[in-house]
Amino acid sequence: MYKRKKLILIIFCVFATISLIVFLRKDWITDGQLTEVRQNEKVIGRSDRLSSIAIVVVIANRAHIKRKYETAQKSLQCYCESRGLPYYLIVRDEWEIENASRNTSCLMGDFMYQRHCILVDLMKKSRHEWFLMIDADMGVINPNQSFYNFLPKLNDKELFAVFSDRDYSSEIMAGTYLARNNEKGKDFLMSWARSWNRYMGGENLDNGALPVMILRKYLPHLEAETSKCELWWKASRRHWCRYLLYVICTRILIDNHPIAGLKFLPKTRSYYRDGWLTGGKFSSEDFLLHGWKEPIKDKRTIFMGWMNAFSEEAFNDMNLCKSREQAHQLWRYKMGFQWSVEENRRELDAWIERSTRERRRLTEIALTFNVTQEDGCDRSLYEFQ
Ligand SMILES: *[C@@H]1O[C@H](CO)[C@@H](O)[C@H](O)[C@H]1NC(C)=O
Ligand SMILES: *[C@@H]1O[C@H](CO)[C@@H](O)[C@H](O)[C@H]1NC(C)=O
Ligand SMILES: *[C@@H]1O[C@H](CO)[C@@H](O)[C@H](O)[C@H]1NC(C)=O
Ligand SMILES: CC(=O)N[C@H]1CO[C@H](CO)[C@@H](O)[C@@H]1O
Repeated sequence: MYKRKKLILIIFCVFATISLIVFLRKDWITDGQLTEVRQNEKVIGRSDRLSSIAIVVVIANRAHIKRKYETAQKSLQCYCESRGLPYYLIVRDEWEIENASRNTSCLMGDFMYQRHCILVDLMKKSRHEWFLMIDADMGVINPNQSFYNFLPKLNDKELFAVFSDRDYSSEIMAGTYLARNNEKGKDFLMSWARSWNRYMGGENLDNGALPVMILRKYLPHLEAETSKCELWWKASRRHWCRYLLYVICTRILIDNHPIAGLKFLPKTRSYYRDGWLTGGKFSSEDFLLHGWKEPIKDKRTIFMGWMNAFSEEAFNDMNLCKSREQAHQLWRYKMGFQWSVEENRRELDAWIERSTRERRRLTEIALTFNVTQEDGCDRSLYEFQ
């Protein structure tokens, strides 16, 4: 009798496992993603739930695709197509016209805030569990890499957003993030988009609003400290260094009070990094590079200028994107842009060191809250201002 019970239990377990596998395969992943997942099995791990990620780029108008972001968008589109990753390129102007009669609440007066609301609108009509928002000037430098090698485990039930630390400052990077398509994820994005009402006109748009918005929403007991930090922001119009003091001030609060479900990937170790940190050079570890704006292509003299690693023939036959085996042929590089992982790391570590030193120095100034004193930041780190 006992033996029979045991046997039934075993049969039940086997059946349940098979059902679960069939369910997961059917509902959470497309074939393309399955390949992606298999390739990275060691990273994802067996216990991780297989989740579906969609890539989203929101741009203001269609003319920008070719004029400003052609290379970045071709590389991203081709990468997603070759791996069967869902990729949405939303043109805000067309989205507004086509959807003008619908009741959308995405009427923020600033595109940079509005794009987060547009993403929420997409989320509502979609079954993907995760959305990876990517700035239009980020492109795939290395098609052999994968998002999965950088993202935290997605089976953490609490997780609703993953951001990256900006490489050269203490900012949280607003231009790319992973957000979960659930109530918490959507609520977070809507609060950010709507914070336009309160913070419009502040330095660095939605990126400037991000830390105060996070603090007020998730750490309201720190309101007194948050308001003090905000004094720097209010005094920062055309005064980039004061903005950085505000950033550091808020960053200290956020770092000291971890928020469940909100994660930050460390500088230069995210799925993206600023391309100009290495003058456009890259290694096999890199994946997305930031800053591919066509108007500043190959302009070495401009700070943050984009040194384009691709040769003329790159992405010349987008039909090859259909096949993962053939697609990588479209990533044609000029000589001298690829270097070793070690060389790459050395250069990036030097940036981390500079930025860490600067943060330490500016922390002392930030915490005086004396907005009349000389801010004294190292302008060579932020020459674009
Ligand atoms: C739009 O929807 C919001 C809430 O979702 C509601 O408060 C508002 O009245 C609606 N507006 C119109 C014009 O239907
Ligand atoms: C990517 O992989 C392909 C096929 O193995 C290889 O030919 C190509 O050189 C690789 N590209 C990079 C940037 O490592
Ligand atoms: C603030 O800085 C200014 C200029 O350096 C200085 O004169 C002033 O005494 C400082 N105020 C306080 C309260 O420390
Ligand atoms: C141009 C554009 O993005 N239009 C969208 C308007 O809303 C419908 C329904 O939600 C979407 O399917 C369209 O893509």
